[in-house]
Amino acid sequence: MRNIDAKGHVTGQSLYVDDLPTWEGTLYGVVFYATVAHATLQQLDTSRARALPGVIDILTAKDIPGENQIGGILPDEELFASNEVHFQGQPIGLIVATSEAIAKKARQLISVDYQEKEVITDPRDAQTKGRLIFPPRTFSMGNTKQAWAACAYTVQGRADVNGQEHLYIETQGAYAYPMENGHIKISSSTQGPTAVQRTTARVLGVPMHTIEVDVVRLGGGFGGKEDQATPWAVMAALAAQKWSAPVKLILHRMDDMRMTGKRHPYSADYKLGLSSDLKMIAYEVVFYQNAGAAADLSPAVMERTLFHATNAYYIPNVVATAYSCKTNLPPNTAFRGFGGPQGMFVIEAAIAHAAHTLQVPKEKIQEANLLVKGNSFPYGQKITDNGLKTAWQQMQEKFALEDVKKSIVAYNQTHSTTKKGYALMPICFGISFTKTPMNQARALVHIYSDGSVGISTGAVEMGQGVNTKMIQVAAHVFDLPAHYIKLETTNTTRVANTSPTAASATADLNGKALEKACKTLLTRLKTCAANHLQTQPQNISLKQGQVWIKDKATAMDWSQLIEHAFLDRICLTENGHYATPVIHYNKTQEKGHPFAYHVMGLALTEVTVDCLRGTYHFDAVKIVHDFGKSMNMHVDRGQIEGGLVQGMGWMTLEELRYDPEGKLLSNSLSTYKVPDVYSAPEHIYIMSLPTQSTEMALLKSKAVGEPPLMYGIGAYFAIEHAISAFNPSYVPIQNAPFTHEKVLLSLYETGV
Ligand code: MTE
Ligand code: LUZ
Ligand code: MOS
Repeated sequence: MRNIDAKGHVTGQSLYVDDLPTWEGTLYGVVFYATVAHATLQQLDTSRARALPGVIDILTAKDIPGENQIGGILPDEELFASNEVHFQGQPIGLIVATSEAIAKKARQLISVDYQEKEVITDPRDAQTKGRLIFPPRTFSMGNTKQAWAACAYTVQGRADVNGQEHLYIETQGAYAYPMENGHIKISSSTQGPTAVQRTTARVLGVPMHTIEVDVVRLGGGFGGKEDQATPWAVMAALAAQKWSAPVKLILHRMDDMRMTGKRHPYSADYKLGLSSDLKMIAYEVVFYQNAGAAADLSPAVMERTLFHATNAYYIPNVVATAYSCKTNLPPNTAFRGFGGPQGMFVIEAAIAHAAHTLQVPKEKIQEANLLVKGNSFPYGQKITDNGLKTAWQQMQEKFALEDVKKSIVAYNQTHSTTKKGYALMPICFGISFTKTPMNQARALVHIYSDGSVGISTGAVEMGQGVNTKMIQVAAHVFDLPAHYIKLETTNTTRVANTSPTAASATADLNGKALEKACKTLLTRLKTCAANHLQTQPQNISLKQGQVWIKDKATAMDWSQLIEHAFLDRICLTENGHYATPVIHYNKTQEKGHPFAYHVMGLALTEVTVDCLRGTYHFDAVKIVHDFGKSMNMHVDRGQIEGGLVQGMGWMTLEELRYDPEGKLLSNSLSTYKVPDVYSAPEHIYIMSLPTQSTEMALLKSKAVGEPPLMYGIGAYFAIEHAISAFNPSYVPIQNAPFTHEKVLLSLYETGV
């Protein structure tokens, strides 16, 4: 089935928050934020701004009727700073005016006196000073202390990996309109409609049922709107409540970049021990997560770093510890992979270090240690198949890995100013929210009396194609053409208490709830048909809009059946509820079975480095991916290509920079480079890994949203491989991203 949004997107008809028709009397909000990273607020003078014609109000902490608190996991973040600011870009107030232009002008007329305090931007620095968001956690297995003695080789070092700007095309925004009796409806560009509803209710001091959140779709979220879409919606609602007027708040790109958190930068210390036959025996790692100034989702992100600290490898003795370090940067947040990519980068860096020291190809160590069926992760769950081994074989057979390697060697022998390199990147990503209670969803199905079907779920469409998949589920169960099915907007009034659209689990969770609702309706309809056709329900089936008895079509079609059902007063509405079975986790022991299943795969990245300029060009990325049994190959391939290129951007061009005072320097698209079509790989080949799949996946179609991002990590090590071919004294620098500047320096670095 074609993506249902394809036409709307290319014709420009798809609706985003700022496209919604504007209500008469709409007011506009612009956020006034801190320009220093750590200070007490001495005096806030808004009088000049208030005097500007068209300015209605300037809301600050004092105007909050409920709690001035937006923290999701920990209550440590104010909506508007009351006494102290903790990062540059922290909201202090909201200017409400009759136009956005006036509100922006007013913003320049506000003055604040800050009494500045020490600014910390480095996570190690924060850890040393005891500035942690919450206590550290450790995952362990086996006994590393004993294992070191058995190791033939050990390497020890440090790896750093930078953050990443989400750069969703639609910036953060919301539009709040007052309804009757103090109720407020909010259109929000959020991955978490329920989070917006809950937090708005808390800040406004009203029950959740007075707040209705509606989401049409997002122009991208990538995790950046899992938690951080909330404050803007709350601010708009706050102004709407106070002024009984519709209020729109859409962030300008540069304000969005400055105020919102990003992927967490991490620094890590590792020690890796190997046997003489290159088996990884022991791994100790300490992660310093740069959380920024408040918890946001950092505790959960940090947890996933620990879950994925050994990536796709079996290491019998592991100690992995992580610190969530409080710095004066905007609170960092969810980003595709959710801490997993950072954990995986560090183990890959450690393997690269070992390979360099032992002078063996990196992939020899990788291949020798792939997880096989029955192997345990440090958190106790076991891997249930040999997908990684199969992926490696497929890479040899289908993508002629050995020939690629030979041709790269040959190329490098005959070229002196350009060098080619390659890297393999296996992935193994756990599917489920690591917080077990979040793995639940609901769906509401109405069959209208004319036979058309309306479905609502808690899933938010953000470009990943989940709406298309939801329609496929209903069309599949009823065996109807897709045009019978309409997908409603995501709305907290139709589907309540939703988990955010995140963790790649949206199609699984909401799709399974939907499947259940549709199946219940189908059973009801079969009974109805059996009554009218004087047979038993088990003889009835629905095929392509027609009612069948055993293997013969009857004269009754879908719309006649629905008409009968309606006249028989059969309920044509159903709610489905799904909670992932099997999963559990014990945080005290740090053991359990947190994931419904794992998604595996392997990527081969090929790069050419220009050794005069330090620039590079990706010739190809060849991927063997575990789709399970894909329910929509077009959508899933789109996710792989997009995820891959986004991951490559993180590893190569995208350089997030703050100055020592916590000011974002890479605050625009001219200073922050994301991959464009020219820097994407020339070829992306994707092959499907033949696996049994799992009943835990929707129609056996495995989750695909996040895992492919981590194939992008191969880009870093492919570049490193090419540099080594040019500069024999190159020592791995283990500091991502590998920008052109760093590549140039590495090409001519003489080593130590
Ligand atoms: N694809 C597009 N086009 N836009 C997005 O914002 N977000 C990613 C991924 N793919 C995203 C995307 C992230 S971070 C997640 S968690 C998943 O989609 C969420 O959707 P799913 O659970 O339906 O896979
Ligand atoms: N969000 C979350 C996530 O709250 N928990 C998770 O485990 C998760 N994993 C990936 C992406 N978002
Ligand atoms: Mo994705 S980081 O789970 O929104």
